[in-house]
Amino acid sequence: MKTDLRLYGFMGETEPESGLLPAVVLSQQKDLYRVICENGETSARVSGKLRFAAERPEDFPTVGDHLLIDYQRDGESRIEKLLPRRSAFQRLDPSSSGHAAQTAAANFDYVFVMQSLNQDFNPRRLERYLTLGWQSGGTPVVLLTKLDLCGDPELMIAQACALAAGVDVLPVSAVTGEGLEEVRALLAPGKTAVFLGSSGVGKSSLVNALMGSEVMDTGGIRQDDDKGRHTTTYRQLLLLPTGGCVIDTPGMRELGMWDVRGGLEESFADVTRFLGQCRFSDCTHGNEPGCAIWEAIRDGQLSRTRWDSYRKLQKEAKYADDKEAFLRDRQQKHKSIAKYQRTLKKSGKVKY
Ligand SMILES: Nc1nc2c(ncn2[C@@H]2O[C@H](COP(=O)(O)OP(=O)(O)O)[C@@H](O)[C@H]2O)c(=O)[nH]1
Ligand SMILES: [Mg+2]
Repeated sequence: MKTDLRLYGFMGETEPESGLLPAVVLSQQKDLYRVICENGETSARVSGKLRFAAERPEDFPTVGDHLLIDYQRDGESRIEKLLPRRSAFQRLDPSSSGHAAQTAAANFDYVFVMQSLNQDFNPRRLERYLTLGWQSGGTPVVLLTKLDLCGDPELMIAQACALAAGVDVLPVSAVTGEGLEEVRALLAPGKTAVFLGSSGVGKSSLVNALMGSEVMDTGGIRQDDDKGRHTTTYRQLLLLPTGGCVIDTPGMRELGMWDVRGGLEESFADVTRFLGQCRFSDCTHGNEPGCAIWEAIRDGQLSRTRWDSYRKLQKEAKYADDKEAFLRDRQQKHKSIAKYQRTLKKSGKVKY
C-alpha cells in the first residue's frame, strides 16, 4: 500500500517532475537524510546539482522539508529539489561562529512553546519563545507542562494568558494525561507541531504520551550527543496514532535570535500600537516631549516591563543584523588592505 504523504502535511501542491517523487524529511544526521515517500521510508542525500545550486545554509533540507527525490529502491535516493517552506525555524549555525542562519525545522503548523509549571516558568523567556514562534510562520500555542507537580497553577496560567494574547494556553501533564485531549485536538491529520522549550521541560515525555509508547528517552539524557545515544537524534518527525505529527528536534535548544522583527510585531502588539504616535516622527522614546510610549506607560495603558522586554528583544535582533554587516565590512576591509599592499609592493615602495 502506498504511503499517504498528506498525513505528513504534504498537500500535493506541486506537479511532480518527470520521474521524481514527492518526499518529506523525517530526520537528518549530517549529510544523510531519512525521508518518506509513497513507497515508504528511504535514506537520501542531496544531489550534486542541488548542492551546487545551494547558496546559503538555509538552502539545504531539514526535518519537515518537502522534497522531490529520485527514488532508488536499493540504496540511497537522491534529493533533487527542495520545495518552498510554509514555515521554518532559523537558528544560528553553531559551526559558523554564530553569523549564519541554518534551518532547524520546516513546514510545521504549530509551535508548542513549552514551560513547566513547577520550576521553569519564566515570563521573559515565554515572550522570547512567542516571538520566535510568530516569526517562524507557524501558530504558537503555549503548553504549560507538569501540571501534576503544581499545587496552584492558576496564577501562572493567568500570567501566560496575559502575555500570550490571542494564543491558546494549555496546561498539560504527561503523567496524568490531563490536557492531552486538547493537544490531540489541535494535531488533526496532516497537522504538525514543533516543540520549543528548555531541556527537561518535558518535550520527550509529551511525545511519548501522545504516541502512547516510549519512543523517546526521557530524563535529561543529552539530546545532541554526537554518538546518537538518544533516539531523538535518529527520529525527529513522528506520525502520531491520531494522525498529526510532532517534531522534537535536538537543534531547537540552541535557537538564537535571528531575524525576529516580524515576530516582534505580533507578539508585542500591545506595545507596537503606540509606535508612530509620538509628536516627533523620529522620537527615540528617551525623554522627548510628546512621546506616546511614555504617555501610555504613565496612563497605565502600557506596562513598563513589556516595553523593556520589547526594547531588549529589538536590540538582540539588531545585534544579529549588525553582526552580519560587521563581518561583511571587515571582510571588505581586509580585501582593500590586501589590494593596497599589492599596489605598494608593485610600486616598489615596500619590500617584503
Ligand atoms: N511529574 C511529571 N514529570 C514530568 C512530566 N513531563 C516530564 N516529566 C519529567 O521531567 C523530566 C524531563 O522530561 P523530558 O521529557 O526528558 O524533557 P525534555 O528534555 O524536554 O525532553 C523527566 O524526568 C520526566 O519524567 C509531567 O507531566 N509530570
Ligand atoms: Mg527530550
